[in-house]
Amino acid sequence: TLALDKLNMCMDAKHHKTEPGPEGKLYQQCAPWRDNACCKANTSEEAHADDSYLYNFNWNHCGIMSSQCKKHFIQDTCFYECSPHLGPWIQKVDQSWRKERILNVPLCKEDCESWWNDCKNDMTCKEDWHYGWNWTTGHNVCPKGSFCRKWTDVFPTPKSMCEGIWSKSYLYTTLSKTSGHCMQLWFTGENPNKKVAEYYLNHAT
Ligand code: FOL
Repeated sequence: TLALDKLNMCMDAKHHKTEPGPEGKLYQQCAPWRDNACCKANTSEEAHADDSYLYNFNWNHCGIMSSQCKKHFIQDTCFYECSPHLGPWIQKVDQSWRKERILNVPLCKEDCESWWNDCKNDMTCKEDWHYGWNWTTGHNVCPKGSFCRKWTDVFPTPKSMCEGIWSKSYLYTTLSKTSGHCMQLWFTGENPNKKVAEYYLNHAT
């Protein structure tokens, strides 16, 4: 259809469907999106794999990422690939691998803080995971001149991680899940983010 429904749409990116819709079955952590999703079943399954074909992205670029940390990256992947309610934050971009991105999606404090807390003991070599890797092996390797450092040295605060890691996909907020004014990576049952998108659509950001 031509009408653009900002409350129910998919961004024009690498793996997204053109329109959101029910998927029947989505894999594990992506299952909450099954009633209305921008991801296909195989994308939801790949979201759970190391070095998946989605982006050939290696979570283990500074040693094996802990499972408690990795589960948040899986959830972020589900949210990014499956969410049909990101319309207010979708922007055109000129990138080889996508035509649209998300910018400044207001993330609930609990989701950002639990993510950072669970990754605290992991290591990484970069603050922005979108740019500047060495891809000569086919997956991302820490570039020359960068070093594996403690997570908290690279990301001193939850805000620095949530906003920095995917070049401002997220905006850190002090809003809690119960506010109805921030987006949730983790939910069960009905998708709470539709009402949040509705709120922001009516209150220019
Ligand atoms: N999660 C969220 N929340 N937002 C995102 O934008 C997002 N993006 C990815 C995964 N989860 C996300 C995709 N991740 C490259 C690196 C990471 C990536 C996709 C692609 C990559 O190829 N980087 C190259 C530059 C490519 C280019 O922009 O032309 C590099 O220099 O490392």
